[in-house]
Amino acid sequence: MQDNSSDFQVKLEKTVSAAIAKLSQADQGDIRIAKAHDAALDLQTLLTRPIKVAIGGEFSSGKSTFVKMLLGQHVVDMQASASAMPTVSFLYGAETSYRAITAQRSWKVRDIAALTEGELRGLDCLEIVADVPFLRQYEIFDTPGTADPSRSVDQLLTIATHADFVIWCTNATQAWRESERRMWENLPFELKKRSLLIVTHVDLPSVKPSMARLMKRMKKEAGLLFKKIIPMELLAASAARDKSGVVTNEESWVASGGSECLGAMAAISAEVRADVFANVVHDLENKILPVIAELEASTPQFAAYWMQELSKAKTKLHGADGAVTALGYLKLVEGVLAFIMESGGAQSAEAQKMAPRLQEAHDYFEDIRHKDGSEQNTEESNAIIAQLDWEFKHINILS
Ligand SMILES: Nc1nc2c(ncn2[C@@H]2O[C@H](COP(=O)(O)OP(=O)(O)OP(=O)(O)O)[C@@H](O)[C@H]2O)c(=O)[nH]1
Ligand SMILES: [Mg+2]
Repeated sequence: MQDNSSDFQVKLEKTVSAAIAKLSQADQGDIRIAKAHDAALDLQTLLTRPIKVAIGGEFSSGKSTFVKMLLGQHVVDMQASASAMPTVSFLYGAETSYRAITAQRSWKVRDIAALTEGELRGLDCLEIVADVPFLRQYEIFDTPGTADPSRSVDQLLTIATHADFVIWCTNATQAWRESERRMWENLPFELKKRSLLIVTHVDLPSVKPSMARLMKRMKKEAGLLFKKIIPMELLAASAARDKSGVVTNEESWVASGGSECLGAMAAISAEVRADVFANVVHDLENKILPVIAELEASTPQFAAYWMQELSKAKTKLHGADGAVTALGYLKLVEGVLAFIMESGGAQSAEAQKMAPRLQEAHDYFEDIRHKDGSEQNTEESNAIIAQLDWEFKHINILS
């Protein structure tokens, strides 16, 4: 299942990249092409984005400990009191970096330990980029817990609108309180049915003897409000894996609920991805592929060949400034002329118009190829190619 889904993902990514390549070579002045191009870029982002998970729960329910367990390491060490902390988002990047975010602006932070409590209180989010393997697949939002239900509703609702699912932490010593129930009522149904309820602190001696009864009550009261309820010993689960998330103590990893929790997260992610795939397929079929099909049907083969070869010449031969040498252009023009002759395309009205234009360009490049690559020659060469490119792209209107 996992393999099929990642195969399908690779296939979709390839289709989308090929669509972007084709559309970016076509005339962006055509609104339909420009729209299809934008849509394809959006799909590329959608396909490669990580799954977003919001961690919610009341004050001291174990949210930050849970996040640490997921990441396999303690990424952030803040002295600030818990009540001052904004939502902390964790995302993947090769270099560690921090960003402070408010509704109005965002800025890079060098030293998060230097942020004052007043500054932290003013933030909507503190973004932490870290090279943690887990974050390649998941983006995590650790929300600040509070016993004040009105405040947590606002914060979690905002975060939840951006999340694929929520993991709600409830402390086994007073699990699933009335205030938690009221808060959970505010979230959209679609989101809730994908979300997990984690019962933390189940290792505490005061909790252990009554676990069976507790889980029975939880199932009855919250079973229909979550995808799954998982009891967890968070400290044991954290200790059962190493820094890169590799399980070092299998028995404890299973007994602590860590294994069940990550399995459940993977299953939910697969569901989210399946929805993403369905959206991508829908947009490809309705917004993108028809435009490409039209483009291909209306573009003579030799014009498509020109666009493809020009793009190759530009990526292969040029320096950073995008300039191709006169010899590079000469080869390009020669190749396209040969293509027209070989494919018998010279019979068509479009080819009859373009062949002499290519020949003129060919003579010019032949003439200057032995001269020094003066600035004037380079400029003139680029202008000739740009003019030819425009004519190829508008060949249907011109002929
Ligand atoms: N024994 C035990 N302690 C836990 C467990 N989970 C969390 N803790 C402890 O509970 C305390 C609170 O945990 P946090 O992770 O800070 O809770 P939080 O929900 O992030 O708290 P706020 O952000 O302040 O709302 C910490 O001292 C943790 O070490 C658990 O499963 N078992
Ligand atoms: Mg916390």
